[in-house]
Amino acid sequence: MKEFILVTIFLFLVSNLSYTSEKIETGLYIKVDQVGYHINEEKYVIVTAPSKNFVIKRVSDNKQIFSGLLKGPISDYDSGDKCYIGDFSKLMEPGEYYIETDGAGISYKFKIGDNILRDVLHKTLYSFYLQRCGTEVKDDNGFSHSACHFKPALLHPSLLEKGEINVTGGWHDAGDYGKYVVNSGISTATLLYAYERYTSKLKDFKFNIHETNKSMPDILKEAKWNIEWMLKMQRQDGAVYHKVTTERFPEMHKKPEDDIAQQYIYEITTTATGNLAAVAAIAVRIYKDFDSEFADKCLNAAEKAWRFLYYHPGQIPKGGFKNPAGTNTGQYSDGFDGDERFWAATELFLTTGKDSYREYILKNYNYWQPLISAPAYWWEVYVLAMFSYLYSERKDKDLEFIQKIKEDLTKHVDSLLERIENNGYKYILEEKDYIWGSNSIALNYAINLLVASEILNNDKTEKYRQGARETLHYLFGRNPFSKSYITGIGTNYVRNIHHRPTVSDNIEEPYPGLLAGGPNMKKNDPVLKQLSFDTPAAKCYVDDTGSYASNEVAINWNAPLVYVITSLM
Ligand code: G3I
Ligand code: 9MR
Ligand code: ZN
Repeated sequence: MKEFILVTIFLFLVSNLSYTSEKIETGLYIKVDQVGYHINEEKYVIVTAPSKNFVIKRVSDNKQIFSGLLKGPISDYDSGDKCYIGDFSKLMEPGEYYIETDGAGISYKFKIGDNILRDVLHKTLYSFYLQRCGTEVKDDNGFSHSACHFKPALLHPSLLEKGEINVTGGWHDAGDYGKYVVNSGISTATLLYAYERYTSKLKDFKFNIHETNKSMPDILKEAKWNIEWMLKMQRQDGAVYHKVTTERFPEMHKKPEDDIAQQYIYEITTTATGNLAAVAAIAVRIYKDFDSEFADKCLNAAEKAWRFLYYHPGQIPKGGFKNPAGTNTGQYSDGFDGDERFWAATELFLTTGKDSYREYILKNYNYWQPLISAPAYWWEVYVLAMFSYLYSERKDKDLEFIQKIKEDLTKHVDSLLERIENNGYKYILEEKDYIWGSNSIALNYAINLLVASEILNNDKTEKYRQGARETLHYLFGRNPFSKSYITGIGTNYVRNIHHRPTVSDNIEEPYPGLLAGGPNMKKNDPVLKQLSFDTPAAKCYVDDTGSYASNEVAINWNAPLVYVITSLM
């Protein structure tokens, strides 16, 4: 009898929960994508407290619309969680909902609909505008700064050359105010590829920037802003300087315009040179219809950079860039420039069709065995070259090379599907991937799946696409922390990002549309080091301003987010 009364009381309480009623544990154990799900896709909820059933209620009237069983649990190794999985793919009625279970409380709300990603795309693209350097930035919600870093930078005393150069413009790299060519390059290229492959979705997509060329799509205006800066980093002989930063990172409370310490330009590197050659070569194809003068300038820069590489076959500097004594800003140090050279040759071939580039590709592609087995990273860009080659409409492509890329891509993406299948959160990472910027590693894997879904033409097209969607579901809240890793997106999003403009303004909200780096089992900062030694990889994350190794933001992390959202929109 006592039990009966308790159960009755419990059922009464559960049935009276509503989304609006205050519930301390909202979302804690029931994990959903806080943005939402497309009508026709597979839809899963992950529950991490023992439960058997779940129900879905409509936010507007708390009416129960759907119910289902939870399967599992799966012991998820990377997070240490026991995950129960509920499938509500059959719920296809557009609307706003939340989920309740018999043992785990209620979830954050989410939508089902067809247009759920538009606002997210808007915010994530707009974040690039907010990262602009060398100009005033102004926004309707109060995020703003006056012109910053507009003084000429000095060539660093460690260089043989002396002098100063105007290198204003571009985007701040991350939570710091440095500008680093290799990272800028992969970010810009990722945006340009998104435009090249999803032109119809992006050409009229406005995200409100204040420029005069009305005929140029907004995303191209934004990318051009950064390419113009990259071109300023090129020397007369074609070589490209690695970075421009102050010698030390400014304090966290420094606004961009208050960071007035001298900025320095550091030595040229062959990684930066190859990187700029590739980006400028892509830009030629993309801008020729909008701004032919700019396209010509890019072609000239790309070929000049290539010529420098051609006459300097060894890596400069040997072993990759290292900060000189007295400098502690980002290094983007990369001990191998072969992939940057290969990327440059490939983009130059795809743009110009010249024999010398074709020969370079055919002579070198076999270096990578298999041709695709990893995502693109800022230090490893050959994957970008392979994909660009696949998508290109040139008639004179090498069929054997294409065949080989496709075979290796197939094996790679099939292994990714297996990972997703076996992961308690349907996440694409395995333990070794939880390093600095892990959230962006997942997105770059998702790009591999999307390429496969568009290029391979086999019976798994839809599976690959769904796999990519699972990455967004994870990043938007269906994860161990029930947290959206993108500022301003979802309900419970990260707030204390390592981002100087956010820390130094008087606005409570963080700058919007920015992806946090994510869990990092290497714990390379003092905040992460305080976590217990046995913290599982997927939980090595703290929403704390001091955790730069898990909670900083960066342009090369936001760019694949833009790409994946665009593709899935
Ligand atoms: O090089 C190895 C690679 O061979 C290996 O496969 C991989 C997996 O273990 O690790 C690689 O080393 C990592 C390295 O990035 C890549 O070369 C290190 O563990 C990792 O600590 C290092 O992190 C970088 C971090 O700077 C520290 O240098 C991040 O990728 C990079 O995104 C980050 O970038 C910073 C800039 O320096 C400054 N501005 C902010 C920006 C974002 O935090
Ligand atoms: O703010 C810096 C961030 O952009 C870098 O990614 C990170 C690693 O290089 O370093 C941050 O700066 C910290 C520095 O390394 C150590 N002293 C404290 C700085 C601010 O937290
Ligand atoms: Zn600036």
